[in-house]
Amino acid sequence: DPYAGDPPRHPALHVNSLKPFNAEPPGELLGEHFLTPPELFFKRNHLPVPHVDPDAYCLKVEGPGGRTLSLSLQDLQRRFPKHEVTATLQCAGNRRSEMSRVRPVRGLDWGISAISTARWGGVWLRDVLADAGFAEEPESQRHVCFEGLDQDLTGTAYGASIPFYQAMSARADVLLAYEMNGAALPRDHGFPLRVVVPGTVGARNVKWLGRIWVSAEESPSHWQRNDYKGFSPGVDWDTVDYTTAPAIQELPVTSAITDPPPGATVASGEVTVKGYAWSGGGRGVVRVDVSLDGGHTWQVAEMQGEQQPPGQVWAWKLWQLTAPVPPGTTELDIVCKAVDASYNVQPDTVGPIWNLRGVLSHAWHHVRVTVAE
Ligand code: MTE
Ligand code: MO
Repeated sequence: DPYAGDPPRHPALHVNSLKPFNAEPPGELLGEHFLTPPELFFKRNHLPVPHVDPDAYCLKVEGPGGRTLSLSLQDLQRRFPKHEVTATLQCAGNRRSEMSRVRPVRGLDWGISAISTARWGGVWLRDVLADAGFAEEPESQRHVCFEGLDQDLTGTAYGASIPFYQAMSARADVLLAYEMNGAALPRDHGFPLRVVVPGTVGARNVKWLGRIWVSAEESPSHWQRNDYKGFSPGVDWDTVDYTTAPAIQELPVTSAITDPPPGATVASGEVTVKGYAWSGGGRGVVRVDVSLDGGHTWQVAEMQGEQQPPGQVWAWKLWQLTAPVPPGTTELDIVCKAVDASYNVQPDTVGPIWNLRGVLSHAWHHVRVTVAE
């Protein structure tokens, strides 16, 4: 069993797949913490978790002209300044279960919790690339490719890439992280080193990082070329052509209600609704609207979060609204929707954004509850 060496996990996680391990926390627990405790942080693994000996670990960085830099964990920690970034990570498949209720899709049946936030500590990718001999080129069409140390039975590793200009940009804050919330990365989250690409889909945040190279082509990985792409609702598995769509990178604005859970009974008089809201590309969420009546009337929620510079708002906002329940109401259809710094909004229903892979499911989130008499 290639999964026999996987680490132990928290019992509160809702498991979507055991081998490979994919799991998310219950919404009520997710919404409790601005920084998600690592044991509750969602886990998205395509392959067995590799065992990496930190003393033997060596990151290979292929420089220009065939020169390869080999960096131990100590080299990374001693030769480059340490930086910390609070960033939210979201899987492209978060909230897929809402999409599969419209029409079946292929993929793990994620609820609303394939998203989490951590304070990541490590070194700037751009510092390491500069050390390997690369210089910033704003017009570059090249890509920085990453490969993990996790492999399938044929020896194929997980891989992904991001644009070179993003990797080198002083504003993009791309980290090679060895810490999560002030401690060493847990094995499930990429020990000893992972890429953190703030504002960019989870899939590019390669864990157990083994190798970096720069190429005129995107990563040849299946997960870059033939997965994690969006398509029209009219495209099905007989007609899909993966070469026609760009790889998902920055994610669209989203939000969800973490409390109360669907089907709960809430007290009459007053209800408190809690949730998260986030947008990709450093576009912070500027407002969250909440409705108790299915979207007819709206109130603005209170948001809490970390102050981050405009264009570099990498972390989510947690939000909350306490509102009176109109007398005589027996059921509430609670809805939330967020607005980001570019005034992007969420689509009101998921049907028109349905796609065969069930990615980018970011419509208004509904939770229906009963009001106690
Ligand atoms: N990196 C490697 N090496 N192997 C993987 O399976 N999964 C990716 C990404 N990096 C993956 C990986 C996907 S799809 C997501 S959503 C995030 O890791 C999940 O990160 P997490 O498990 O730390 O939440
Ligand atoms: Mo993902």
